[in-house]
Amino acid sequence: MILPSPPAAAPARVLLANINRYDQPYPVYPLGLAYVDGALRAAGHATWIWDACTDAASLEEAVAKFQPDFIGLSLRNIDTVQCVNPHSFVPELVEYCRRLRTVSHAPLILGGSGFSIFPKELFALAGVDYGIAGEGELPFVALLAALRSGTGPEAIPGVVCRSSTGSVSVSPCRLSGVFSGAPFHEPRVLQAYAQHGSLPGIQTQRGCPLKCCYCTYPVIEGRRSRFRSSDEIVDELRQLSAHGMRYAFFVDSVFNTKTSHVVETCEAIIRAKLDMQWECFLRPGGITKDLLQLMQRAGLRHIEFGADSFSDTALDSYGKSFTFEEIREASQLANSVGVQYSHFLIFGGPGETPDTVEETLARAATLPAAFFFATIGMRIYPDTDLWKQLAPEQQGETAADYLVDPRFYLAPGLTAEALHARLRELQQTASNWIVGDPPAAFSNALTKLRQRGVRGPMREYVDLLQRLAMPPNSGRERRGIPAV
Ligand code: B12
Ligand code: SF4
Repeated sequence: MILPSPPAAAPARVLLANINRYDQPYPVYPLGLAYVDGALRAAGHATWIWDACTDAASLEEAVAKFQPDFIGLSLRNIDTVQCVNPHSFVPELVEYCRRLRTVSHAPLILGGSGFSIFPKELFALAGVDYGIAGEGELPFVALLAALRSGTGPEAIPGVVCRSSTGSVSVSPCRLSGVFSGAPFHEPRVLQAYAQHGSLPGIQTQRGCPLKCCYCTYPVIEGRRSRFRSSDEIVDELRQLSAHGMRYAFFVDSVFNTKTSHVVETCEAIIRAKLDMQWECFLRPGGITKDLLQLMQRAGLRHIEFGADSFSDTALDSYGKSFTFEEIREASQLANSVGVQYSHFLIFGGPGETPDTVEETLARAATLPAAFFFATIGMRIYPDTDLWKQLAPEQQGETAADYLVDPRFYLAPGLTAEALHARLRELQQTASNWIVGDPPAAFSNALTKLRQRGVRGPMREYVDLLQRLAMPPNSGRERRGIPAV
């Protein structure tokens, strides 16, 4: 991506709305909107961010005050991706769009990672004027220029719009060879999220070339990795540090897709002597002690491994590119150098059986000082390998059927209820397991910790919070737990 040049037409006033109010595991800073904001400002437009999580004023009040020519809405989450007690955010989106129509004639432009998974369907449901699927910076600037100069926007890569015949068209995204970006971190928004205990995100690459069967990331960001220069990454970390941030989240789908990128980035961070710690997603393959220690010197404090399963049978049918032996090795290495880590696990995907479930649980118990985040069932998304395997079109279904009512794949012979009962039973005695959304007592204790100014990786408090949330007669050691 290359930064846009100033607009041919006059500058516009663009209200950017982040409608995500979901606060698990914490309210997530709207990084995507910061990138879009940076591109619009670089192109000379005037912007204002309204944030559903942190703004005291209503969206209507923001519209009345800012008087936008265009309104951009960011849809990050479609639903909570919980098979048990799912919650869809689509009705909320539709309601926001309806409310905006009553107070403004400005065209509504919808984007974001959630939107990019179901662009045509969400465009139609929300009744917006335009959508942008995939990355938003260049297409948004190009769309504003096209609308202001009266040229047709249909050919702009990623743009979703209604054609003159009334049909919805999606122009294919064109993801350029490089990833270079300058997000604008609005201090007001950044500080408000920090107050809520949120970790600011930073992105060092886009795209993932791997082929996990359920994964939407290659759909959103492309299949080819595009790496950001270490100078840009260091500059952004320096900016975040100047705003008082001391802990960041590397939001790359996988930080270690290429070892040389990890080495260059970490060496640059070390040279810059930044007082900043961070966590990231890693794949377990190809990790060495030297690499981990380099990352640690650059500020790594916590690793989130996207392991998905500890059974080689399930790993293979999930399309993962590593084995349990690599998971074990990476876990032991992390533990040996003193970096905390957790594993995300998906129970019930293709190839899972009661035996592979038990194999995963037994192997989990062998990993030193690990935390586990378990989900049940595999959310089925269009354009993924799982979708291709299931081919729902052959049963007369469409992508829209999978949008508002979240649908999950569960391997034959398994039920969500049985898996949930088995994992909840484990969670009762093992405080290093979180199954689905955290229990209410956990969330309440977390809120109290945040109110007391606790910052940084909440994973470090998981054990304590879990033990607080356990029933008193669960047999777990409760001594030494401070009152919160
Ligand atoms: C990092 C990450 C996390 C981290 C966030 C850490 C942090 N401190 O930021 C953690 C682990 C906490 C997390 C949690 C969750 N996540 Co998450 N996460 C991601 C991930 C990998 C990257 C997000 C990111 O920051 N990208 C970088 C920014 C720059 O990109 P972007 O937001 O997509 O923005 C670009 C475009 O979308 C577009 N754009 C964005 N806004 C707008 C607005 C307009 C107007 C326009 C035109 C364009 C536009 O332009 C931007 C720049 O190019 C994505 C997957 C992915 N690869 O996208 C999932 C993803 C966003 N998460 C997802 C989900 C579901 C969740 C959870 C609900 C999971 C759960 N059950 O707990 C929670 C919700 C958290 C919350 N409170 O909202 C889904 C959302 C879609 C869906 N399926 O519903 C994704 C897409 C993964 C998936 N399963 O498909 N997540
Ligand atoms: S799950 Fe992770 S490694 Fe697999 S395709 Fe998605 S982003 Fe890539």
